[in-house]
Amino acid sequence: MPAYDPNNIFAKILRGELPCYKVYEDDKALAFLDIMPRAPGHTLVLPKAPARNMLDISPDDLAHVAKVAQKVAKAAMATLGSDGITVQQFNEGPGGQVVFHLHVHVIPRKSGVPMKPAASEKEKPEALAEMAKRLSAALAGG
Ligand code: DGP
Repeated sequence: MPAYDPNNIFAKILRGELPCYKVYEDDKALAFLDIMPRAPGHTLVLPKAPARNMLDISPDDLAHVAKVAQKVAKAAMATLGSDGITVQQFNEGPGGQVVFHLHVHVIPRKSGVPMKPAASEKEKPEALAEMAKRLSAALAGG
């Protein structure tokens, strides 16, 4: 497996060099909206540790990402009136990974509504900003 590349797009977001629609942050993880959501509220949860994917992350950092993914899933269920949540995580190109900093997709689902194809359509900035406001308020407990 190739080494971690600190110039990947999510590393730049983690360093604050590129913007994101943040929904949650703590000392070990960051969660922000996917700009090409497969469904409204589609969120990516990342470790702050420089891990390429599940194959090189420490078990403790992976466990923390899972905890944050659960928080995001619960917030989406409570706030967006979701009927279910799809969780996805891809490892290496043949495993479906495109951006090589580990991320877990948390995708809120509505009954009878199929997911859009992956990375098929960029969401409008206003819609992303509004969604980030709703989810971050729910995650902050407000
Ligand atoms: P994958 O590595 O296959 O899990 O897919 C990467 C995902 O990241 C895909 O759903 C689209 C999303 N994405 C790509 N570039 C950006 C970006 O610059 N910002 C955000 N927020 N999401 C991105």
